[in-house]
Amino acid sequence: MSRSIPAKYPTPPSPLRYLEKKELAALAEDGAICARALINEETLERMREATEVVIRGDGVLGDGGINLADQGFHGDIFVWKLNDAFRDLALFSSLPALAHQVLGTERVNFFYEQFFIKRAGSPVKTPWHQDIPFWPVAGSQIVSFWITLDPVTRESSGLEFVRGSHRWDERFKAVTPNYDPYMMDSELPPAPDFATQRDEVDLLGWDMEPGDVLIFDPVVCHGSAGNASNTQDRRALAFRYSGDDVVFAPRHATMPLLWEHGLEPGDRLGGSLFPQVWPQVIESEIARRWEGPEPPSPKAVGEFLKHLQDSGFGPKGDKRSIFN
Ligand SMILES: O=C(O)CCC(=O)C(=O)O
Repeated sequence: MSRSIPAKYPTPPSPLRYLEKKELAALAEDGAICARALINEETLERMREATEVVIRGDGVLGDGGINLADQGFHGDIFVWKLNDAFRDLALFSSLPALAHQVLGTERVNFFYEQFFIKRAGSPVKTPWHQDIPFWPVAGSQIVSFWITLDPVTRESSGLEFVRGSHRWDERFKAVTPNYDPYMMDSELPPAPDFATQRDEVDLLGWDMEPGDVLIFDPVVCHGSAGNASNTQDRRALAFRYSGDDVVFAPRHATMPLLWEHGLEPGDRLGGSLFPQVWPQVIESEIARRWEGPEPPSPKAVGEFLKHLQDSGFGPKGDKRSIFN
């Protein structure tokens, strides 16, 4: 089945290849796989350029946010709202077809993307975590594609997964690389440091080439060490898609949504913040973004800042968060 996209938008290329049955079976069994050679060099090069532009100051969260620039770590979220290369990879690439293959649901929506750049020598770790506690959503049909723009080894901060942990009932605190107090302000326990338990848990990790993609479940525990390579940056982009069972479920201590979305709790994800990408895009959801960049909405930002303050986070409260 192919997607139908109105002629004014880019025609999505077919995937370089579809996932094999054995890869889908391993994803279901283990919670994460490394799929080789899914993204072409032209796309990777466009994304390298775009990512460096965003880091230089054209991003959503700016210099503060989740960055630890003095330690060689850069991150940002929802960059697709501002940058066309990120938009095109999210909406008009082969990723929606691959997401449909993984999720198998009638409709697929683009959830959001996020990048994790660790320059050569960056000591910044990604603490062990599950993704689902970070998000103001409920449901199980979410898949992440972690695309590396550079060669990756365990030394240069390859991501590792606890095999099978996507079947655990336990949920852990959302911990960002800079340990943001707002995201950690939940009752959930912190995840153990699985890197120190290699004899007890089965850790999955892969050396990767640009174009290889990690595909993983929203509950699987994962984390990465700092980048111990002296020469090799580790630039990774995570693009995430949702299926039919994923609904808006706002909670304290979850990722801020800085655009108005019109969703009520319990609504299936959709609309201009989480546009449908399969079986087709919906003109009314993407028309505004196609016209040009959509900066965060002052109203949505204001509501989030108020929530932070009401919960005791700065500037007047006792606690500080990177988000205010
Ligand atoms: O790249 C990393 O170190 C973290 C990636 C991650 O946690 C994710 O994409 O969910």
